[in-house]
Amino acid sequence: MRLVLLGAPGSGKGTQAARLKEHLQVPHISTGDLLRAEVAAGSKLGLEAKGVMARGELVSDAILLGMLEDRFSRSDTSNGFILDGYPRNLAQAAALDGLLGRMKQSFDYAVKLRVATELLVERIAGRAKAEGRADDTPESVRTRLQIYNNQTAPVIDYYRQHGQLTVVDGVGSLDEVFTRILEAISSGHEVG
Ligand code: B4P
Repeated sequence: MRLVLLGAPGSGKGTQAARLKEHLQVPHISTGDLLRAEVAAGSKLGLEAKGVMARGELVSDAILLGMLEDRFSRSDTSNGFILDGYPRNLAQAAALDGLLGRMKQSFDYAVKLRVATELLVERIAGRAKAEGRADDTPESVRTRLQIYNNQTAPVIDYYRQHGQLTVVDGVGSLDEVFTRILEAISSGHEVG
């Protein structure tokens, strides 16, 4: 199974991807996690990304594509993957098409988790308290939501127009949302 998980910050992509990985036995590729690992390692790329991420802005498309090419070159992606956090703009969507095309692959579903903005803000505020992630400050969250609406929403329309989009209601318990995603990818229909 090859899945692309889409949704606003706080919609539960990372949370559900971790469960889907166990269930589907395919790697979870989170561009946010890959970037945070670079930041933690203090690499050149990490130093470049650190400030950009803390402000809630998008790291450059070129860095992301290089990182993704590197990750997809590993053999564990040959049976499938769950891509979480990419693409976040139309240029990245085109880059993903190109990358998968070169590997003679495509994805099965782009699954969008739908959650109202008030709830997103509430969830991220909860995580800020629990984990203190550098980009979960109110200013950064505002920027992330703005970027999502301006740059990522067109990606969702793009996949919808190409008949590749499945929308899942992301509100409910973790188990409920997980079950809806599994139903959606087995039926190919919107759930919730
Ligand atoms: P990400 O790591 O992708 O962060 P995110 O969008 O906030 O989503 P995340 O997966 O962490 O949270 P989730 O919704 O699961 O990106 C971070 C930064 O990296 C970006 O801002 C950008 O700077 C950079 N970046 C990443 N990809 C990039 C790209 N392609 N191009 C450029 N830059 C890029 O969960 C949020 C919270 O909600 C959690 O606390 C969770 O416990 C809670 N939650 C989840 N499901 C819930 C539910 N059903 N009910 C209640 N709470 C729930």
